[in-house]
Amino acid sequence: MKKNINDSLIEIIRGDITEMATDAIVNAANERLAHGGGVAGAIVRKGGKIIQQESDNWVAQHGRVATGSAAITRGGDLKARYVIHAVGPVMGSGDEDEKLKSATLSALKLAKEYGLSSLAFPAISTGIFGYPVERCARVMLLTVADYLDNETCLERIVFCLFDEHSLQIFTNEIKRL
Ligand code: AR6
Repeated sequence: MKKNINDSLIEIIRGDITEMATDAIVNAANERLAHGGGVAGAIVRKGGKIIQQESDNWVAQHGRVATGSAAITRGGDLKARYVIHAVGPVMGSGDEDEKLKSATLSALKLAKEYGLSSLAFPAISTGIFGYPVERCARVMLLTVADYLDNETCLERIVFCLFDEHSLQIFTNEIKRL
C-alpha cells in the first residue's frame, strides 16, 4: 500500500526492518538505549556490536534518551547506513499518544538533520511496551503525513510491520488519511 503526500511517498509493507535498505531504520528503543529484546535486539544482532557501543557513548555523553526523543548511531553491518533510536511510551505511563507523536517527530527531525532521503519505521511501542497497534497506526501515520505536508528532504517513508495483523491495521488507517 502506497500513498503520495506532496513529493514524498508513504509505504506500508510487511517485513523484517533489519533487512531494509533505506538510508536509516528506526529502532523502538528504551531510555537507556539498552537494546535487549524485540526489534532492538534484532537490529543489534544483525548490525553488530558497534550499534550498542555507539548507543552507550551517546548515553555517556548526553544522558538517557527521554521518552519522546531520539538518538542516532551508525548501522554497522545493516543495509541501512544509520539507526535512529526513538523512545516510545510504555503503556500506562500517561500521555502516551503525545509521547509517541514526539518520538516519531524526533526521528523525522534527526533524519532531516542528517540529510536522509529514506527512512523505515517499525510500529513503535506495540511490542514489549504494550501500546495498542490501532492507536499506534493512527498517531504515527498522522504525524508523518503532517510532517510531509511541509518541506522535507525525505522522499520515502516506509512502515515495516512484522506481522499480518499490524499490516492490516496500518493499511486500513492509511486509507483514512
Ligand atoms: N522488524 C519489524 N518489526 C519488528 C521486528 C523486526 N525485525 N521485531 C519486532 N518487531 P518492540 P517496544 C515489531 O517490543 O514495544 C526492547 O527490548 C513488534 O512486533 O520491539 O517499543 C527495547 O530495548 C512490535 O510490533 O518495541 C525496549 O526496552 C514492534 O516491532 C522495548 O523493547 C515494537 O515491538 C521497546 O518496546
